[in-house]
Amino acid sequence: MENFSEWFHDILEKANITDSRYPIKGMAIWMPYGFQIRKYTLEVLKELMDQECDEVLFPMLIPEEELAKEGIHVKGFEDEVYWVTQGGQKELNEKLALRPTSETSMYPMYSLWIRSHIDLPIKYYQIVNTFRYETKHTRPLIRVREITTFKEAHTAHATKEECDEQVNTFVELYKDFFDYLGIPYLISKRPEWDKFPGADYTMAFDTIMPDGKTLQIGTVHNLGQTFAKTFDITFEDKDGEHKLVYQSCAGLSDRVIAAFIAVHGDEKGLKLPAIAAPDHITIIPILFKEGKEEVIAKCMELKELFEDAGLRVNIDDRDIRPGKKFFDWELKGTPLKLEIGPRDLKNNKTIAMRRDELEKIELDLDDSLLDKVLDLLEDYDDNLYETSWDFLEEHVKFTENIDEVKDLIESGNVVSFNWCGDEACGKAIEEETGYDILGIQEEITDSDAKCIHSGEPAKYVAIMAKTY
Ligand code: PR8
Repeated sequence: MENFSEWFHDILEKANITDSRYPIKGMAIWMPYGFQIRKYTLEVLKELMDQECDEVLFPMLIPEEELAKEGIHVKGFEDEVYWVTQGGQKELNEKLALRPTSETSMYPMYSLWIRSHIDLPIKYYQIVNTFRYETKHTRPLIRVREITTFKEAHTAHATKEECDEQVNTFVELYKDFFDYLGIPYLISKRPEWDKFPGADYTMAFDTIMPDGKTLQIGTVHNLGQTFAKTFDITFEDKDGEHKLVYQSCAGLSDRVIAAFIAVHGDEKGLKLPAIAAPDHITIIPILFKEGKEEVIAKCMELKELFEDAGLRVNIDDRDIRPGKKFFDWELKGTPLKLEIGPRDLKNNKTIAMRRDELEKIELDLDDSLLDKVLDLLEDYDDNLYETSWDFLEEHVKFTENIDEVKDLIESGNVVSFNWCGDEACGKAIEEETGYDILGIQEEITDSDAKCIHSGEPAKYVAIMAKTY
């Protein structure tokens, strides 16, 4: 696609995903088709999260006093908070923040709930709207001011080891989530100057968008004991000693939906991963005066057959040209289309078409049909997954020459290079190239490797990109 940004805005509107004309910047409406995609995407995440955490729901407002307690955290968010200052005509005694994230809403309660080691670990998550007065350019789903489906998990543990382990568990869980959706990712530990405000360290997932810019699609933070100290979250251990808990948190937003729209889509429109698609199959009856009833009856029969196998099926019986229907479902990214007309019925055939390949496949209308359809859907998903991973892998380029970094990024790549890990050096690299270090991907054990900038022994492989 020539101009990704334009394509993206266009597709959201044409496929009935969101409408951004709401008169507040950074806040949009989820339209019916988009809402369904959102619903099925959420189901995937909930299924994974429910195995790990219990779901809760906290209030949306945070008293100023609590928000202000954790100094580093509040500093990170101070320019992004929306405030409620009045109730009706009356000025409130205390300003209330619309949560930008919920650490300072949840942790004062954790402090009340946690008394002894038997209360630990606590692992809660919630799916809520959060608000951030983003100062960077807003874009639907990608950077919004009302994050409409913020999935945030917050844990507390008795030991550092358990907390570190929890961070790894969230990373694995997020990998599974992105794998289901066929979204490829780079995982890196964010540099010190770009970690979550109040975290010991941040592990981030980035995907590469079609224009070569990266999008942060999820983050897992090891909070250490920072918030435990601030909110006095302590427990009595087995020996009667009072100790601070260790904490982690992890978050995702609707950016994930933007990511799979972007990485799989093409000029014709969406290609939805089956798991998030409102319909797995759209059946298009080709109707003439003659044989109309038989064709419709067959469509209904097939719908039932597929639905019994757990598939979501739609019969498009609108009174419009079949060509227009094909166009619509290609735009909306239904994984599989089936076409049945009177002639097909006579020959006991149906014509299938996968959204990725758009080639006609003749299928027999017999006992083999269901298995063939299931195979086509599986191959379709595998193809989305593999194609998008190939794209990502082709667009990560290693270099030992700092003069190459800029060109490589400008031509749509993420660059990886050896780095000494020194903060001043990292900032100098950012300054020199004009791009952001996303983070470090791995530690270097080969002692010969040299930092791309300082020439000192390299400790890490770092990645750098143009970011959203
Ligand atoms: C936390 N606290 O908040 P995080 N629009 C769309 N998506 C966004 C936006 C935005 N304005 N801002 C962030 N995201 C931690 C973890 C509770 C949960 C997405 O972490 O600030 C990004 O994909 O890193 C980000 O990785 C994720 O939300 C979590 O936000």
